[in-house]
Amino acid sequence: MQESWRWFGPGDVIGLDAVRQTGVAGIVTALHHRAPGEVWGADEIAARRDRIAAHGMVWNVVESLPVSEDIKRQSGDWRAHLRNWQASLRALADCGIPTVCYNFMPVLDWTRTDLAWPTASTATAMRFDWIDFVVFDLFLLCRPGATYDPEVTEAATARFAAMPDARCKALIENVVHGLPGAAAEMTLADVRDHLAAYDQITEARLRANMADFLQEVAPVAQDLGMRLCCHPDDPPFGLMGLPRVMSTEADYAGMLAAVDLPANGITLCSGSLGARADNDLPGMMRRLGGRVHFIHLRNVARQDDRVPASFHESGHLSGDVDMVALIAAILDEEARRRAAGRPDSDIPFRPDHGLNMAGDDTTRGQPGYSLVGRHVGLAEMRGVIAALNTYRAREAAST
Ligand code: DNO
Repeated sequence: MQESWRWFGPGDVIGLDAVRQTGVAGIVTALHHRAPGEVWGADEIAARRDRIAAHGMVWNVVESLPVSEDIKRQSGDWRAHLRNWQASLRALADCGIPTVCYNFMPVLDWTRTDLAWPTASTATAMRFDWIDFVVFDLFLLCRPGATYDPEVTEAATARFAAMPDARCKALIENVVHGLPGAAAEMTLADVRDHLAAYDQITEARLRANMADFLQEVAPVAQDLGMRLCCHPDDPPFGLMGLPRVMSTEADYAGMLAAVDLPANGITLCSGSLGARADNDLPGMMRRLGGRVHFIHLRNVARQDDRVPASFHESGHLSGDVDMVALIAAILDEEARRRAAGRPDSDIPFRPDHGLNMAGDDTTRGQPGYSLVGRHVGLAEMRGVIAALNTYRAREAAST
């Protein structure tokens, strides 16, 4: 498993000198200042790659090459954006960067209601509270046509009645915080405009548009010897009436079948998918592992087994995802790849979000991307990997 670290580029408050001291080999980054739909130039990519190399690490994964809303909706400039996406792939291939993560979530990327929720230890975590989210939708965004089950509406109405203005304001900021690394944050009016633009986009339509997108880009990636990997919806269920199509194992199986090329693959994000009790992460790794090109290791504690459920991001080993079983399944997949002579047997992974603790700066850094908290997560994953590898080597030697 190739240890990697997400770095948000030259503006990241956690610089490459600090990242290097974590001991990771790979850097996961993007040209965050380029807007979705724009083409990435080879010169700029090479400069970024060389800057990382000068710190003794390798730019191994792009996260993300953004897919524009026009491509997702097949509206406006989508054909030009598609050509630009293909051109960016060629430029990345020229610069030797093999793996490209993207997502197909409409409007909002990841969504949380709290960015600094205090846990028992006083370290803070990100949290998604379903009732708070419904308060946002019904009473702050005031989305026309929003409906929920009566008991959910009742709980949200009661919560909103007791909600102080400061919390309402914070809730709006947290939900529309925008993409990590994005230049501009959205306003409520922007969200309403985006939602209106998705009015006619059903789940079936979004799925079909995604298949069309993959038909255009996966063969290009395949020819270039690259690997594309789709990040799941976070959280993995529909929000604000928007369709979401990458939330379950069945979604992934369908997407892989839609364009059956090795280059068309998966970002297995254990924290995003783990927010649904019906997603079996180790099982998904065993069944779909051959097409998993990138892994995010993170854990969540769910409030209950319903979908949607409230959850918070927990320590990497302490949530509801069986992290040891998942890592065992990843190591098995790597062994299978080595036996088959595949060149990609060392799958890149990164500790995804971490808690904010021990001086981590929650105000200036990207929410979730703490230095100490992520490093603790990485260290825990290293321990699991080392223990499993040592134990297995001993078992093999004794038989
Ligand atoms: C959140 C991240 C996501 C992810 C994108 C990938 O912290 O996991 O924003 O980078 O969805 O396209």
